[in-house]
Amino acid sequence: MKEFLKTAAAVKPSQRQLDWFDVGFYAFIHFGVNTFTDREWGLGNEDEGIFNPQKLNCDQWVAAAKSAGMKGLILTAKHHDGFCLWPSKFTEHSVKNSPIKRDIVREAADACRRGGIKFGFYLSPWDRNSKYYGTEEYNDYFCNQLTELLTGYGDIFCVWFDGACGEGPNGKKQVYDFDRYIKLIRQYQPGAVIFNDAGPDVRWVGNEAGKARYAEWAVVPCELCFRSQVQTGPAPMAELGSLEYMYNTDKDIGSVNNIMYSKGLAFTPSEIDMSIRPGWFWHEYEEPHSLERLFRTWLTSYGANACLNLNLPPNRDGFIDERDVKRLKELGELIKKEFGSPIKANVKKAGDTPVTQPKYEITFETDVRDIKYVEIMEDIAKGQRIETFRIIADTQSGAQYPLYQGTCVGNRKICVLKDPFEDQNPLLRDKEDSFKKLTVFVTSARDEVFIKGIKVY
Ligand code: FUL
Repeated sequence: MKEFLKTAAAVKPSQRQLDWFDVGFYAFIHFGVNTFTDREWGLGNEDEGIFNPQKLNCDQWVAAAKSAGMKGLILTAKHHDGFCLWPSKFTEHSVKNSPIKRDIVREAADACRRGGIKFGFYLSPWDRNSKYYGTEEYNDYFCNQLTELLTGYGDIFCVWFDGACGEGPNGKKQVYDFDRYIKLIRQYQPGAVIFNDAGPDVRWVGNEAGKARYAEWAVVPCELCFRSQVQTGPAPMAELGSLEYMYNTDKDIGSVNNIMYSKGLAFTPSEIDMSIRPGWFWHEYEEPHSLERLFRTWLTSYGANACLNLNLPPNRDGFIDERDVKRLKELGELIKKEFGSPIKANVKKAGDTPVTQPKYEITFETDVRDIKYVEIMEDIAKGQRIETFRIIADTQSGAQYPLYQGTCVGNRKICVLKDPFEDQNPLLRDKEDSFKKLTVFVTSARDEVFIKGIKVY
């Protein structure tokens, strides 16, 4: 078992996954015929003439995303209705037959480049318009469209595949040729991560409510992400059980009680996708979620070893709604206020501790009486290792008390000691006494721990 834990600890991300973690927080843009019909799922028979966002200006999308601190944007180039936001050569059901006749994929990609953020696209395999859907020819059609998007719009950071799959005009469900799609993406955009239910690079977290798991492991059983690269042999209990039941919505995925039954492990972190409003597409009578909800979502996704893909739906003019723009700015300001300037601190690894139970001592250059967050980052390029940890405080008056107890860390764990919207942590005796030292004590790990950084706010 110990040997297997060490192998699990050595499962490593690809460079494209590390780059994606660096993007961290990005915008989803759901835009298309549904924006004009008030639907969430189009039927596929919409008239191209209804798509008419006369005032469209993608720089406004980018500015809104950046005001919240986002570093990328993913556009629905085609949703389930099959309408293409670029003038595809392979269908008439696109912007080329709409009154505005503009290539919105190009405009969005160019706006992202101008604004210094990354660009990616969503291409729905489910297509309710294509006459080929439900036949093998559809996979050719889909690959042709994918190739247009992969080759005509510069660098792509993420290709986002939706798992939805309906029946075609012949009453048959399409069999998607994901192996072929993945090969094309690797060929033309080797730096792009692929979001897909079963991997290879990024998996769905399992909910659209904005929450990572209590323990959100990036190293998961290959039974869950069978399109990801499997990096270990079978676990010691693999022959004695099966993980075939496992799905993204499970509460517990990468923990030892699961991985010990696995046939092999893969590095496939999760993305949290959520809309700023109840719907994915814009509807006049919907309102953005509260600042509190969005800030908490950011903490429980971006701050919990995952990335946050927050949807901002443009309205019929082609603008992100003013109410959403305001909320995004508030969110960006709150994140800056809470995380803009870390407390000046010295982090030192205590000598003579076991390699899987290191202690990191944090001392301060100034008189510190109030601590709201501790951010811990593992050097995941070497693998994800920490199982459990705790944070202990020592005060100038000689008191010692526990502040936080947590599970896995991974790329980034933000430990919330004082949520600005919540009753305060009773263990935090703020103002009365100042902190002499904080200790981040790793209480268990799969192998030697490598910390990339610890910051205190
Ligand atoms: C779902 C789709 O069916 C929704 O319309 C939306 O695009 C969401 C992000 O994924 O599966």
